[in-house]
Amino acid sequence: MPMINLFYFRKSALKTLCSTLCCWMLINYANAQIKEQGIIPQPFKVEKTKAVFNFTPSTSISLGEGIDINNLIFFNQYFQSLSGYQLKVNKKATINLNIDSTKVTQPEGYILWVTAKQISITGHDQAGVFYGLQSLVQLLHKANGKITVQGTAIEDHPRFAYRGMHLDVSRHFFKVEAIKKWIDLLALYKINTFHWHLTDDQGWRIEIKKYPLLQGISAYRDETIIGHKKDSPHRFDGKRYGGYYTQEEVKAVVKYAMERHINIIPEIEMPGHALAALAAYPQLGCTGGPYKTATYWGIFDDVYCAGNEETFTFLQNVLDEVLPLFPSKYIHIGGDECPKTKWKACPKCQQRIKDEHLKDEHELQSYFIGRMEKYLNNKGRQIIGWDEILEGGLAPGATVMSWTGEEGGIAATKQHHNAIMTPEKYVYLDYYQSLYPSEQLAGGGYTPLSKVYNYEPITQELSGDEAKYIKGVQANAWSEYMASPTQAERQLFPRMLALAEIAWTAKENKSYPNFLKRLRYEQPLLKILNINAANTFDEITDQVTESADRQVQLNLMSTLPGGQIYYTTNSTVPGLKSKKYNKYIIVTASGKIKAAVFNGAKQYGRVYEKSFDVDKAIGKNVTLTNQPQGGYNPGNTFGLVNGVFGSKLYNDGQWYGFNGDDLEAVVDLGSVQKISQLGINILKYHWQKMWEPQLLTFETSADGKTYTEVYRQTAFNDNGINEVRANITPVQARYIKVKGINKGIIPPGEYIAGAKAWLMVDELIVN
Ligand code: TNX
Repeated sequence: MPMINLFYFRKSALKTLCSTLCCWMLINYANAQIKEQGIIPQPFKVEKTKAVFNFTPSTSISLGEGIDINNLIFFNQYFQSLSGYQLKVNKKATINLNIDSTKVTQPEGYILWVTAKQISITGHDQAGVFYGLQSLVQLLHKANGKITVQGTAIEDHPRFAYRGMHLDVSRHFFKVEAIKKWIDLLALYKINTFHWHLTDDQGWRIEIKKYPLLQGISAYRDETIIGHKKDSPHRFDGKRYGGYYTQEEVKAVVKYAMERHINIIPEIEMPGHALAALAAYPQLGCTGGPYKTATYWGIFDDVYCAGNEETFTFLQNVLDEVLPLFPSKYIHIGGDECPKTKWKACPKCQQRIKDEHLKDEHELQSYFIGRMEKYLNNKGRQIIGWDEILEGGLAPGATVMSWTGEEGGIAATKQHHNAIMTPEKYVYLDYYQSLYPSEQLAGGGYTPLSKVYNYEPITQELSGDEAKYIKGVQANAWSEYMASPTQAERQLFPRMLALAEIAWTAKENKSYPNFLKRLRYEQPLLKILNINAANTFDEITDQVTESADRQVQLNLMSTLPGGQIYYTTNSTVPGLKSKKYNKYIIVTASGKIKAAVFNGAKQYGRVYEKSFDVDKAIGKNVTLTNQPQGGYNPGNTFGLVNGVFGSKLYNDGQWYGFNGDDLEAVVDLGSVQKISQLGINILKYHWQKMWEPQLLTFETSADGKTYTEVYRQTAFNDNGINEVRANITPVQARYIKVKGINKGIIPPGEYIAGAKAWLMVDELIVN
């Protein structure tokens, strides 16, 4: 690859460069505060010089052959907000934009060169020039009313061709203005794909002229659930909610995005998540309805009927109107979370299974997707679907969007299909970013900034050849708990910037501490752009581990520069006179630990707190007959006896979850002791498939062979945490056995009936 001189440096120099990069660019926005500045996502190669380029109102810009004027318009928007004036086009200018694909060989790549006299941006293509300008925006420095850029040489190109952000506008509707602001931000951080989730159970958001009831009925719901879906009974606000984009608006948004080198992939969900459409056209469902646009979140049994020809006619007609609006080669057709309950009982679906010689309802789903794929292929488009489209066989040219984990994506590449990685565990931005109780309501889960940042899309399971089918990475913004753009921004920023860096930055150039530095420098720009970004990422986080001598060890961490943590163990508010945290805290008594991080005398962020309950079982040996599953502690038992109770958000890593299986745990106290109380916490959230056990028993034993039942319970009345505390006639015992019989299959009439119930427990208590 041809390189400009400045880039002939050794690897070690590159390293030093990366770590010093952020210490040199100075920025001073309107608030007259001097701030350093770096680029997010981190470019491929960067070098600084001592030169300084000064902007004046007569500074002009020249557009090389074929350079789109939009590049300039976009840059000038930012530039004017900083300087009060715009750059004019002039053939003999000091800022030169050019396209040269021989000089810059990588698609979307660019070289940005700033000397005292000149700024030059050479792009491989139009997008490359555009991205060079985005980097320049982040380098602009304002001091004493003057705009400058420090001398620099950047050579840059993306790691992945697909750099996606998704936004769900069904659960909550975002107006065109909000979408445009969103697109500007994607562009600034070099994200090139906007996955627009336009239809779902709670609202249909795109105008389809042939089906006016999609606008009249499907775009609206009677009311919206208040609070979290797991709360029971559900409460509603009683207010009609909805809206949709007209085709004219969609066209304008697509054009706006294209000018910013963003491709919009529309998603029209099928065969599941279809309730809003069924509300208007009930004949497309298996039972014929009546149906109502959903007023709460989740998965619904009523889906498009796969045996009814009219379903396909409807969807094809819908796509016939969608395709002309979106030039995207890829069209997303959903495919996720489609319960098969109604298909099993539907004569038309069963007939289709027979006629098409399908094995079961999973193959029927595959038939559905395959048929729609064929339709779209004939129109020159390719399909993308969520990883469930692998069930019952993948449609021939489909790209898999791997969300339930990375397995779907890996499976697709093994079949030589393209895949996009978007695993919920790492890149779902509707999940909590912090475990502090005052955090804004979110979907569940826990994807802090560091976890998003450290996600690596090319996992070890992918051999060199298969890795090339991973086209890129995407983060998702499901909007159940993002009712307004302000709330959405609090969820998406700064984690979206971490996504941008996963997608763009070369793996070897990634460094979380360095990213955080640049992110801190980015704060003034985020403010100028009027983004409600969370800036809590330097707050204290923790880890509860087992010390070498099996005690409970609390480890506190903060990434605050110069941060020192102080803590108390008596529930008082920590200050500079409290105990200084050093390495770790060994917890030996019940109580609440509070901690705060300070830089000098200045406290940063919220006060951390954690309660411990120290009893006879702490740190003792636990044996489990069945292993917990999923994200709920498979392969370890210490969390059951670490003195920390799982919270109502069940995202803190404390809960042990058994999917359809029973709980059977034995605690070995190490010696025979007098026992008078046994306890356990059980999580009951039927709206999350978490069910209380049919039966819970405690047994005790002195020798580990003969057990005597000392307690049993069959009713667990509270939605949420049920604290079982059994005061028993004192016995002498060494072993405690606790058994919980799983509810098994979720009964008819309940949420996700027919699925396996989760039995969720935490902390075995012995006193
Ligand atoms: C799963 S991700 C869904 C969405 C929800 C989301 C909430 C996917 C393909 N389906 O319908 O909004 O979980 O996190």
